[in-house]
Amino acid sequence: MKLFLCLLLAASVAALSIEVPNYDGYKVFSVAAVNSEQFHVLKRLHLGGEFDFWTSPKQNGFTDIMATPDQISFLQSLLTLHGMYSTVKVENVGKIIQEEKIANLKGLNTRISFTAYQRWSVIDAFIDELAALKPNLASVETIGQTSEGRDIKLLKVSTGGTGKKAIFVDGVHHAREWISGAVVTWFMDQLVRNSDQYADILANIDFYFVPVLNIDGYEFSHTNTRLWRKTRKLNSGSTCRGVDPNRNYAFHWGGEGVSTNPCSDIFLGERAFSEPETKALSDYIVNARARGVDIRAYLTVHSYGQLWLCSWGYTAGVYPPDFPELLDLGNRAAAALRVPYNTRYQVGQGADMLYGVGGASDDWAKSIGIKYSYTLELRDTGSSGFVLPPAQIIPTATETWEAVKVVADQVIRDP
Ligand code: 0X9
Ligand code: ZN
Repeated sequence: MKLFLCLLLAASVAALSIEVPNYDGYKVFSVAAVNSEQFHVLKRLHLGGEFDFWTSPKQNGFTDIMATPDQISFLQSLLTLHGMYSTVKVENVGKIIQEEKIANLKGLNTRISFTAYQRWSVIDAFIDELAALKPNLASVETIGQTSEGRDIKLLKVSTGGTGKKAIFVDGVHHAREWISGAVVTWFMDQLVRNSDQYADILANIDFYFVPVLNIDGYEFSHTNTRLWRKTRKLNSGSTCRGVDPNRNYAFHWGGEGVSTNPCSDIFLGERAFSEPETKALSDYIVNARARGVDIRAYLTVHSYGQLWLCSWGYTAGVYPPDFPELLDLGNRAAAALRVPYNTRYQVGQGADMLYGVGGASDDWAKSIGIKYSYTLELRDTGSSGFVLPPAQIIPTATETWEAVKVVADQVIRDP
């Protein structure tokens, strides 16, 4: 009996340490691949699924790879063997997560504040609060449920009228990208609270915000695994949970940069829109358009890298016919974003800038006819990566809002 209890305890401690890693001694290496052999070494390592790639393998560029203390010497030998240059970008991931936790506790409240990353219950209540504050301007809709049964909330901001153009903005496709949810929530707050200041924009444009799409993953990244990326549904025939929601859309689904391994962080799912979260978002957009909502821009907010990504992102070197216009608006948006804090973004086609991704939401939105479809990869460029200190929420939101206003101006000016 005693032995049994000991084994049980050991097993649950092991399970707990898998589910609740503290990341102590984990490092993030920035690795350069300067030829195709080196690039393929990284690709193989990525597909192997043992390492958490903070960014996907990039040829002629840097890839950020996290290593557990047990993996560090293996990774270093592999890099030496293939003559690959690397630097340590994050010395101790556990330390920055701990610092984030402490900073977050200080800024945390039962009411919203933008000095901390909030739990879903607080964001959820805040969406309702904004609608209650200005019921003639803001309204809440539930667009569906996550696999764990949470309501996916959308806030529509509209001064009414018919035949208006619209902009759709979402955050937290990827659970660990907390800054994306905080920034989209800040946008809603800004627009609703200061609606008088935005009378010209609101006279012409309706806004639709889904600040947290992958709520289950977001909550799991708060309660258990800080660096969780995917959704949380149990994959059939596997003990692993979750699909990469940004591999699950019905455009080039199953293309580049995906994995068919249900345990992989870039698992594409059983079929396009197999996940209730991506199904809810895409159904909402499709139905809104069928009702006559004229969505002209789709901004899907992610982190990190300081990138403004245009379609097509499914493969390098392929562009939609209006690509010059998309690039031009992206450049003007990035220029406006730079003004407040001199934060520099790179603008370009998604796969040229990063890597090809099949089944991503930006391309899907573009493919159904939403002209200005972009993925925004917010701050930073990797010194904190996904664990961006909460003190950067307000500056990041403020600068990004400058870019959103440029998009809105363009949408207004278009015929
Ligand atoms: O890989 C992704 O899904 C995005 N990067 S992230 O680090 N936030 O995971 C980039 C997607 C860009 N879009 C396309 N390439 N279509
Ligand atoms: Zn992302």
